[in-house]
Amino acid sequence: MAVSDHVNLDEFMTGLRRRNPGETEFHQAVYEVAANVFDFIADKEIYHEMQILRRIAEPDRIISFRVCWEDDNGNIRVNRGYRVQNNNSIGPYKGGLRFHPSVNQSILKFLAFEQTFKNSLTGLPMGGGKGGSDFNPKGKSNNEVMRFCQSFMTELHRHVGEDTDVPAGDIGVGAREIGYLFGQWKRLTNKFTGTLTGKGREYGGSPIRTEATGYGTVYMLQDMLQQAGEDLEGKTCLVSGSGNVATYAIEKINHLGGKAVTASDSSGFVYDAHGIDTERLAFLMELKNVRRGRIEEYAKEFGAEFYAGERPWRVAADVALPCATQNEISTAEAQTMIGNGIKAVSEGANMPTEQEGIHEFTNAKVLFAPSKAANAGGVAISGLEMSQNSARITWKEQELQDLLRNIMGDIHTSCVEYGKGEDGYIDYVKGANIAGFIKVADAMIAYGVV
Ligand code: NDP
Ligand code: 2IT
Repeated sequence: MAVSDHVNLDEFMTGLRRRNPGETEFHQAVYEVAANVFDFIADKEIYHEMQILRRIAEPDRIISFRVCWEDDNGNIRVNRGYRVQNNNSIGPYKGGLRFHPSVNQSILKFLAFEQTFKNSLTGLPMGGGKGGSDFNPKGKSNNEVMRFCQSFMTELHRHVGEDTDVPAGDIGVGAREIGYLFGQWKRLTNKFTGTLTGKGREYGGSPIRTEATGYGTVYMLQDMLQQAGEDLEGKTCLVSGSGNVATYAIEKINHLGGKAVTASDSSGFVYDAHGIDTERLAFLMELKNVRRGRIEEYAKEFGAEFYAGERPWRVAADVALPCATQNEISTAEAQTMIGNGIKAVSEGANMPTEQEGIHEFTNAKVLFAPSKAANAGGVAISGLEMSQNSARITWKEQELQDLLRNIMGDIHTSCVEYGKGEDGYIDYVKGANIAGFIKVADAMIAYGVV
């Protein structure tokens, strides 16, 4: 066999940047994985010979399409839709859809790349994909959202299916949007299968899919603390975001005796020294998920503090759960958090910490669970929604609660296996990257050059 050229990390990244100009989020996500994987495969010739990392960082395909729809005033509107199918070596492409004005190809490529490793970590047979649109659901009527979703699915349906690619929710795509998308998929194909997950319980949705990402992120935090001989009881927690992931993370923090003191949206953050307890959380969920209002209203309702245009990270606390969006913890904010004595960070959002910020946390020996491990609970329950749909059965809620807890525990164990250093500090970033990589890489080797 020919001995391949061994490019080093710098050469690999130079090539990646050249082939994907301007896609900074994608570069960032690949670098984070490549930095660990290059070390791991240094003495493993087969991964070099088969160009595994080079191939995982080149999506299998990217579908991009025009989405035309009519607003309530009869104007024709045009958005761009995408599906990035990154890798299906270990199962059908799987990953969410994001509707947000910031969506572009770089963001969806980073998310699809991350999803490939995350899905591998769950232990379930799912490949990695992601999609979405620059459509902004804010301020749109239900009918406008419905017409957009129908138009979006009219193209997307050619590319997805229960054994091909199974989308779900992400930012801006929740129960309402999944309902409209699945309704149109069913109408176009005349089939009823598990082609989308996160569906309503009445039509094939799984128990606890809604809660799973937030709960799982807190389970990862709990396991990291336990490994270090601590627990969540009495700990103050910084949470960002106030959507699906953030609100169910707060619910689980409350179950486990912690105290969430912040939440945020794109307008700013609230600091509530009393803690976002059950009653206040119910208000927050109704405000953000039902009325789709702004978070300042929470501060007014409960006499909490509101900081317009700011993020929660300068508030002193024991642990932090970033649950809004990418790059929402800057390097400077990471330094502030370390200075304030933060003990652990569990990433509910995808890639919420800047590259250098992650190094700050790990150099300071803060317990740091990266998103591909910490927020994998959502897609794990999506995987089990697919299983239930294939078997045409719905499992009991308690079974799924137990499965989620076990899957998060197994992910923690995998991170410890590959991330434990000689001094006993667990580098969860390294652990997650290597554990996620191996399974996909070995499957790709089995297939030969395809
Ligand atoms: P939602 O749409 O339910 O909520 C998003 C929240 O983040 C809102 O509070 C929103 O504020 C805020 N937000 C979004 N974009 C920005 C921004 N650019 N700046 C500041 N705040 C912002 O989304 P989810 O809770 O589902 O997703 C949150 C994160 O979790 C994302 O990174 C997503 O990829 C990740 N994730 C989600 C999973 C899921 O199952 N839903 C699974 C795994 C990861 P506003 O209301 O003002 O827009
Ligand atoms: O980032 C993610 O893991 C998600 N948005 C959930 C994906 C899914 O298929 O449930």
